[in-house]
Amino acid sequence: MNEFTQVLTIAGSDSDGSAGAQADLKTFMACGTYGMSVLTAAVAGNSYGIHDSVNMPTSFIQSQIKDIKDDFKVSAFKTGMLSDSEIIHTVAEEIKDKPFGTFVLDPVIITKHGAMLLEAEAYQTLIDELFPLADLITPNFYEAKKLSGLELENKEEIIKAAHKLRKLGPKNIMIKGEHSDDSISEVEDYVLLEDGQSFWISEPYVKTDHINGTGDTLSSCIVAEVAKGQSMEDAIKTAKTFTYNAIKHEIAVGHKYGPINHFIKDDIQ
Ligand code: PXL
Repeated sequence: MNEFTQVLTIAGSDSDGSAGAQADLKTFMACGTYGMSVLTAAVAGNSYGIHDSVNMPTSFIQSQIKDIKDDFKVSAFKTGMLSDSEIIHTVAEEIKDKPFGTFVLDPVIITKHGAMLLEAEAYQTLIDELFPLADLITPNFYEAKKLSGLELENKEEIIKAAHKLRKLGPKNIMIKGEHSDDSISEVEDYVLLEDGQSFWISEPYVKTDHINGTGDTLSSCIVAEVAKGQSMEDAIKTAKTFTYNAIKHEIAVGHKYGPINHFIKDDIQ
């Protein structure tokens, strides 16, 4: 029997399949891994936006995690939408003994179209309880501003923010570049590695409305590649290319802000 690399996402469900656990599972599959999902919440949404959401009871989150622990050998995992302090605390308690290998924390705070996926009071809980356990955090520009308290007006400030965030516990930091302005030509991310090395990584900016689930896809691809044996640095580079290609080769799904293209990997390898 083929032995598959097993990976896990602890995240919210997005009904339109573009983001959250659905994007994570599609990415895990595209990267040749067996994906599992522990749901923290579910949102009702489509390509126009998010219109409703519910959180899972923490006892149910614990039950899902227990069932995975009881049966599977997970090599790496990620967290996405965690909604509030109570859910963050529940997840932290379950993962503090490192049952699932390498931990990539995507600090999901707000969607591209302004829906809040994490309560403001919970930022500190995320920092206190999950940052010290994380092997990598992948904040976008907005999240990095919120979490570092810096304005990030230039490259020096982005570097400063990465060092500041690393002091809070995560081993590796990836601050994703800003892309709110159609005049930019490159999206440049900054990576600070555990051994102190750092680099900028960039891909051309693609002008498209189909970018839902971009951050989820990037962090999931890192999880899958690390689980398969790549170094953190190589996994980050593979994931950046995969995500860029998934944005570039857009698919016609939804009427407004559509998903990215998770089918792309076969075409680029
Ligand atoms: O892409 C961020 C994200 C994460 N998790 C869920 C989401 C979204 C964005 O829509 O719905 C559940």
